[in-house]
Amino acid sequence: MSLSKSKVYYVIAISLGTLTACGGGSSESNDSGTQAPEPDLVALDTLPSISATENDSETIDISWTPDEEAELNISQESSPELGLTLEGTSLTITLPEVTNDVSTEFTIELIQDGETIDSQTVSVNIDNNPRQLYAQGYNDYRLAEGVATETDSWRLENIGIYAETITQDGEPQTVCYPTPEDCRESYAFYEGNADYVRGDFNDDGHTDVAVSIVYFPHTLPRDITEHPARVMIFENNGDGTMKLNNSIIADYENIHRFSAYRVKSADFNGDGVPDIIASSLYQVFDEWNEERAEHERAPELPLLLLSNGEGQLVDASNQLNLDMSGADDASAYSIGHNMSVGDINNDGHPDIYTGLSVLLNDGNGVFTDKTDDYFTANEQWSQPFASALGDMNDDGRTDLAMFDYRQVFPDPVDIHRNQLLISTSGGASLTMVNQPTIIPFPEEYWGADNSHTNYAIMGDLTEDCPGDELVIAQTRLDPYYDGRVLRMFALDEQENLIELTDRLENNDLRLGSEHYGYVSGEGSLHLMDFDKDGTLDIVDVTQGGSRCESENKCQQELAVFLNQGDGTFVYNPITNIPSITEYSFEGYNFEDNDLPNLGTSYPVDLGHSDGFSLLSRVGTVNPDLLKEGDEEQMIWYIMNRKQNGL
Ligand SMILES: [Ca+2]
Ligand SMILES: [Ca+2]
Ligand SMILES: [Ca+2]
Ligand SMILES: [Ca+2]
Repeated sequence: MSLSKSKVYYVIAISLGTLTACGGGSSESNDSGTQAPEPDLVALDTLPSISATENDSETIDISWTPDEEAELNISQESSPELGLTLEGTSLTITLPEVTNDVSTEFTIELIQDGETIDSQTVSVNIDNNPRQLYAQGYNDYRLAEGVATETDSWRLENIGIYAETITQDGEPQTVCYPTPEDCRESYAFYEGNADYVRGDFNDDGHTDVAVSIVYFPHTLPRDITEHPARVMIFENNGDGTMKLNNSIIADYENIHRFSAYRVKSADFNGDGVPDIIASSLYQVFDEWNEERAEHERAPELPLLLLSNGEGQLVDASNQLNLDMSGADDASAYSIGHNMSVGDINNDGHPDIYTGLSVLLNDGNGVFTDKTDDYFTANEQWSQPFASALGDMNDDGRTDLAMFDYRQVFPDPVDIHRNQLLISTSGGASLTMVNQPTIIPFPEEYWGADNSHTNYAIMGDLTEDCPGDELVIAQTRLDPYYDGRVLRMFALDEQENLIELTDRLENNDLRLGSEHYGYVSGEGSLHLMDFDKDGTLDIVDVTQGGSRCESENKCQQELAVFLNQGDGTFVYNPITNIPSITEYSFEGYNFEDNDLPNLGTSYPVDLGHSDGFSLLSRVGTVNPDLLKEGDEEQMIWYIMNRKQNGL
């Protein structure tokens, strides 16, 4: 054995393997010739036990007497697993997340000449921090004692990441919707979520989400300064967490819309950073609600937010150059129930279809209204509720599906309610002069007189059909917006329209209250690899506040049709979740809420290998019980996937 004390070697062994760290000695001296003590006298100095809160780190210095060359071996047998990092003789212990106070321990061995000459076991007491559930600074509604906050797979986090209080303080108003005959006294408009998109909006390498907030019924007048419909951005922190960060939108406080609604993303200005377009509804006037109109709102510009190269989005709505001359002008922009994005004229730049207007992009995010050139022009068909752009005949040129359009002029010729326009030529294939093929869709699920097609999307979902497939969501008019059925279509090799709806399994669970309980017909469709198995899944986010009375009638506001890899998709309600409802809060915890209910939830990729996590929200009051003076808080939270059993 050397007499030198200039080098000390350490070995850390933890349950996952052995790490070796080389570091300087614990002694500041470099002298030699010190007399060697007897080996059996070398011993670790006593270390105290450690007590700290989850996620905290503690650093301790390991020393032994007398101070001479030795190696350290650090190991852990018990769980939960600690983070153990040794630098020199300084050991940093990082505590994991826990949900109860728990204790664990690790062992330090002192080794000379390959032999353990001393060892010590250090106990670690990990204190649960219940506030870990709650977002920083959120002190309002707390979950009641006993409400489950995690399961084997999911964990509630960041409750109150955003919260909005709505006070029903107006005079009761007569709301007639959806028809002048459907009137009731109501205090309520309620806050809803209309749509969302994913994208790295601040260009930091992590995918964020933008959501659009809307107030229903959209026919009701309100103070839009107090309750502005808006687009909000939840930033992905890159470490499995999110935060609300509306400062990604420049001049955020001054951007108001009566009803921002559908929202889409594409890189309109060609700088490699995703941009956002949101449609805008407005307060619809008719004879039956005009007398109650407090603030007449004309049609509003859709909201165009373009990246500025500095991690922000800037309002560039004026660059849409959209005709806003008013609802009386048939060619002007009006109601914005629909919004589609795609390369309509096949020049490589993403364009916008508002449902009436075709806005062509010059590649820099400056648009020209070319509606009159297209088959979407008012003289043909107008104001579809839903549309989708994609390439269904696989010729490399964009096709357009449009649904629930209205006929504006008195004598339409060959008008179909739902139709697909297929590219037949090069260039601007969908212009009238280029004569795209027009294919009508089969009758709506609940019949032409009792159905709305609420949303449509295209994507490459099957291998056995050419080009993109189309998925649409249809709902009832009576009972209004009760039930939601997805249907899938494709073109075969001969460009015949074929229906593939039988590939969507368990569609029947969502047919509405006559079947398995009320299902909201309002929502948006998204394609993503939700379970990260390498195939695109179909995700349907609805927002109606489904009642959940029993497990087999529990249809959630999020429906994921998982791609089975064989061209079929299966929907099953998400189970094993820590469900929270309006009955989960302290003081309101008087009803059973063990049912696996799930409010409006947006899938977000927070880096978990098992799949997407959820950005969700819950209201504090059953909307049916709201009356004048009541406050309702909409509370946003993260339902995170769990990793490593924690
Ligand atoms: Ca980001
Ligand atoms: Ca951009
Ligand atoms: Ca284009
Ligand atoms: Ca095509």
